[in-house]
Amino acid sequence: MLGIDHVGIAVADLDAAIAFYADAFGMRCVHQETNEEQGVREAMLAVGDGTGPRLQLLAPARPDSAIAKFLDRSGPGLQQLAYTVADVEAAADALRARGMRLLYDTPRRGTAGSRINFVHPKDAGGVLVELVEPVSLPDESS
Ligand code: CMX
Repeated sequence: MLGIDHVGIAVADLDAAIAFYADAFGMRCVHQETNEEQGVREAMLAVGDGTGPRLQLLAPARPDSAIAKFLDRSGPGLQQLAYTVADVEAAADALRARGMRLLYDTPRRGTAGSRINFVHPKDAGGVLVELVEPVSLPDESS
């Protein structure tokens, strides 16, 4: 684990949530995309000077998505904690060797072309843990 990449929050309405976080907390939206495979519309918000972990707002793009199911069951709120890793396959293998269930056999596409996998929340103390291998690591992107 290299650090916290982002914290993900499930929301019903992405545009309304972006406006709320801007008005209430002064957070700036720095990236938006739709991830068809994950069935989400998402926004990344910079916190403070933008150098630290981001806040990710996740809204359902279709009714059978993981975010739609989460909203139905739990309502809006914290959905995931994501860590930056250098190599998502190596990190997943290490966690599997410690007895955790990874949701995917091979990494899938995450935000901005990152490679991602997840630890099942039941194996991680009730927290959905995402592993994120960015396209370029933060200290290489400047
Ligand atoms: N955090 C904590 N616990 C969670 C959870 C979450 N986000 N989602 C489900 N759970 C809990 C449920 O409350 C339930 O607990 P109980 O059995 O005690 O009631 C249990 O996990 C259900 O587990 P399940 O039946 O195996 O799985 P679900 O159908 O509820 O789906 C999960 C859960 C994590 C497998 C699914 O949400 C998933 O595949 N997530 C990964 C993909 C994802 O989240 N995509 C959206 C974000 C995309 C991105 O970040 O880029």
